[in-house]
Amino acid sequence: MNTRDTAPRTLPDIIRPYGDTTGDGMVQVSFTLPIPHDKRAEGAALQLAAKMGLAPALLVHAKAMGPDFTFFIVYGSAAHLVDLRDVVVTEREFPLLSARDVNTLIKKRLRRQLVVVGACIGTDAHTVGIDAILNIKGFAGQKGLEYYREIKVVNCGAQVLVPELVARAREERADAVLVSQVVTQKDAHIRNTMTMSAAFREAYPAGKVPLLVVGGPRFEQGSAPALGVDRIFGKGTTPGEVASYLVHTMAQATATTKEHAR
Ligand code: B12
Repeated sequence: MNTRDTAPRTLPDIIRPYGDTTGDGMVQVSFTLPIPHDKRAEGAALQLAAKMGLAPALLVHAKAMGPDFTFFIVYGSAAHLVDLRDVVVTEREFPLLSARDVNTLIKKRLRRQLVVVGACIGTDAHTVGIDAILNIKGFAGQKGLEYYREIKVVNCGAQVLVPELVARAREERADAVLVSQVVTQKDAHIRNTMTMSAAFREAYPAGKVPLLVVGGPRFEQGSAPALGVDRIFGKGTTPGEVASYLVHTMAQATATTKEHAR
């Protein structure tokens, strides 16, 4: 057996990026400046790199993006260090379950199907993400929620208006509402999510609001409470994670209700 492959590696606390030689600090960044491509634009890109702590920095690519913008790639040595002791890792707060276990738990706890209403709201037409979670064909080798016998999926599609989503959720007696937001221009994902969560709070009595779940590649971790939702899912989310989260939360809610009833 090759012990080099299996022996645990002790990591240092302080690390630097690596390009050509260990510890050289080399990183590559790309950005666009709102000026035409000329020598001054290239100087501006290097000035920005220096202010970002990249020294020395090389301009490895500059390309005009139309008459008024220039795209740059800069390769340089970052002056900053990373302290691994300060890295905060958010662990998943629920166990990953198989589709079979998810179905069994729903059947046992709810004694009916769990109803999920999903949509892409606002002007956002990026349905691939929500479809990856909901549609039977799924994502990353996992079947979507439609595959789960004990989950009823109502996929409302793209560009759904918030009042329409609220009405559909009420009509279907949704246990959970799954919303996708991919476009983040001008913080549209934040504004749309806050509008959506406020509308649900207004339309339902306190304590009766369905579980509100949003997903998309650019939500900030830990921002769910500020957005008024129960959970955020990011890049690379799999349907199995979402199903596991839904039953975990449902189990917690039914346990609390039973506790109150005693
Ligand atoms: C495909 C695509 C399109 C297709 C969409 C087709 C469709 N039916 O969805 C078309 C061509 C229509 C399109 C149009 C536009 N697009 Co577009 N598009 C993309 C692209 C290339 C891929 C997106 C995608 O499908 N990803 C794959 C899925 C599986 O990943 P995902 O969405 O992140 O979903 C995962 C997770 O985030 C999470 N998730 C997502 N939603 C949800 C919801 C829940 C409830 C849960 C639990 C999880 C979850 O789970 C998913 C699986 O892991 C991206 C660039 C990129 N590489 O990401 C640009 C991109 C998203 N588009 C962009 C833009 C700007 C546009 C347009 C405005 C372009 C234009 N000027 O017309 C229009 C807007 C149209 C509109 N009204 O929304 C920008 C957005 C920039 C920004 N910061 O907002 C991007 C990032 C491209 C770029 N770099 O500029 N686009």
